[in-house]
Amino acid sequence: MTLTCKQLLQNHAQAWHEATVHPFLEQCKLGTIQPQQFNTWLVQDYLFVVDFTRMVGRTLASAPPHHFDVILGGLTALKDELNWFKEKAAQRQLNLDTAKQPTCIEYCEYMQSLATMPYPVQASTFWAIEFAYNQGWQLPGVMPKPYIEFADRWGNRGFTEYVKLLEQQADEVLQTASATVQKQAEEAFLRVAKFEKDFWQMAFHAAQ
Ligand code: HMH
Repeated sequence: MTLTCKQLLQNHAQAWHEATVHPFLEQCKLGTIQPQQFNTWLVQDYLFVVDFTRMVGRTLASAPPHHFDVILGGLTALKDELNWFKEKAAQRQLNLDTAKQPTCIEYCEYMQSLATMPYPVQASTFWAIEFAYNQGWQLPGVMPKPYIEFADRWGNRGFTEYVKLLEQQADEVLQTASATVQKQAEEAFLRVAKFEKDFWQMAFHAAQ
């Protein structure tokens, strides 16, 4: 049996729904999210993206050369994204030199642990993490200012195309992966879904 990204989504539809549909995003769409909630997300997500960039670097190191183009494109987008986060934080006078919250720590540690996993697990996890935001920020519909800029970062057409390429690359290597590796990819997908939900929860319940 070969596993695909589509199948992962089908097999775990409920977990994926919880990863990508959350009151945090609904309230961005309604314009009712509170600054404390949004700013907590922003700072913690910057800290997450720093470690995610390291994860993508390690994925590149495990990848076959014909996957470099897409991964290097992803790293270039992350270079831009990290600078953009700094700009957004400065505009809001947020200190990025902040401690990670437990949920962020756990997610980052998990990404680090993927380095010891076979490439198909790394490739499918990379896709899942990007797809979570690609979907999550788009599903509520057009957001009001200032949130539209955030929604567009992960919901724009170019990003959607890039996520499809990540899916193709993951599918390609999952196809020839052993049953054991496919099982690891499935477990990793579920871990990502849970972490994504927890990350929204963390920001949504930020102390006022
Ligand atoms: C928590 N998941 C989280 N933050 C992000 N920036 C992404 C995924 C990016 O895709």
